[in-house]
Amino acid sequence: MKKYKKPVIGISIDTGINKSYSQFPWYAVRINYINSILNSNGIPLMLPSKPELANHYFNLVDGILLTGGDFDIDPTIYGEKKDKLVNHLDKPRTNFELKLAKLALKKNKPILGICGGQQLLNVALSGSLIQHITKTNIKHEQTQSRDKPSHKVQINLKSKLYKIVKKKEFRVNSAHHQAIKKVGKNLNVNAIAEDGVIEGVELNKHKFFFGIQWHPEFFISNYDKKIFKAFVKACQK
Ligand SMILES: [Mn+2]
Repeated sequence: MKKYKKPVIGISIDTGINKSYSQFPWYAVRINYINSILNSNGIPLMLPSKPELANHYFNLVDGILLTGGDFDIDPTIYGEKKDKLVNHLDKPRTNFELKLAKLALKKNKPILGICGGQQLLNVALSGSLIQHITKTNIKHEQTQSRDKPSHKVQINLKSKLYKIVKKKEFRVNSAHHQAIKKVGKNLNVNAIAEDGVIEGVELNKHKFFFGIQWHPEFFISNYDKKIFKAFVKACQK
């Protein structure tokens, strides 16, 4: 039997200035992102937001995980004026992630974008975003703890995602105030909420190019686990 090396997964991280941790700026990421990779048989590697090192980091890893964060993508990147409800920006991180996404696209290297990460993948493919979700009866910023499910998602039966989860509908958590508006070039919508908000996208002609709007790293269901398993497996050489 062929022996496989565990794939190394590069993970984008948050930049913080909140002084609860240090008087000076810091980087951080929730441990459940790290553990989701570990539990799926990958090696997590945190990547500082340094756009000038994107190429270097990209070549060090077998796959990329773009995590969500408490910031928004600058709307001028997708050709819109900034709404007053847009959260603060993290320009170095957005530039870094855009470079990683474009490299992953070009080199057919697996990439999974979660929450803001899905939005980033959409923008990298010339899509746009709803800057602040309003007209809907679903709370996409759920009030209960994020390790609890809230709204349902419906899975497109013709998608790669359906082949992974093998389930038409299930409940997920939700912690986003933005969503995909114009779908990026060649992306297929693979999951939607009952109000029509896009909850997942994927690229057909790619080893693994997925955006997920909810937070599967909380492993709320087996479907969440399957998404991570499929991602890490795709990163295996
Ligand atoms: Mn949602």
